Amino acid sequence: MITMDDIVREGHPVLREKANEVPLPPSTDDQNTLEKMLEYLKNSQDDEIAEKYNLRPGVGLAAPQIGLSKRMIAVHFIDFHNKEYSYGLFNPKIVSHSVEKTYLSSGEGCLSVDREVPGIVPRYNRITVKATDLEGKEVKLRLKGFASIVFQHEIDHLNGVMFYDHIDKDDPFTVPENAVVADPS
Ligand code: K2U
Ligand code: NI
Repeated sequence: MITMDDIVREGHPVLREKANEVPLPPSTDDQNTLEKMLEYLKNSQDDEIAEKYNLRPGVGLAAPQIGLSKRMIAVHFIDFHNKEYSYGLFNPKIVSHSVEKTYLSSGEGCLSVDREVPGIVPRYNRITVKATDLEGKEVKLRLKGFASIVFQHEIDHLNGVMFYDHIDKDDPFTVPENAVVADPS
């Protein structure tokens, strides 16, 4: 199983690389790795398992975060409208996005960042993602709000982008124009 010992931390060069496309159909090895990434998220959200193995809770994980420069992400969460998302995806691509932005009022964190980095992280409010799922099926996901934020955070990892790269350096708490807050007040 993946534990925090397997998660690389900021400063590791792999987090700043553009990850490589995964050849499809995926190898058994890549499929197993992606399944273990999804398992990490489920374990990290189980209080008993998370405590036993000292796992930081996560709703998303990208392969570069376990030292693999491959375009693979896992997500596992229920959004604020009670819609469940649980996917292992190969080669996810944002094919369209809204002009409108969104953000989490509490900012963002990252399993690869062992510090608080306060500030608003502007994201597209709506995105459409195309990818190949664990069963080898092509999927097209239309996402908004929190789900859109999670997928953008993870796809950023595939492009060597960290969440704090998006924070306004002059005024970290400035609310972006044309933006709606994603989390309920
Ligand atoms: O990629 C990662 O480091 C996992 C992040 C993804 C993430 C951070 C902020 C906002 C959306 C996604 C972890 O999930 S951080 C922990 C967390 C847990 C629940 C909700 C938000 C963030
Ligand atoms: Ni992250």
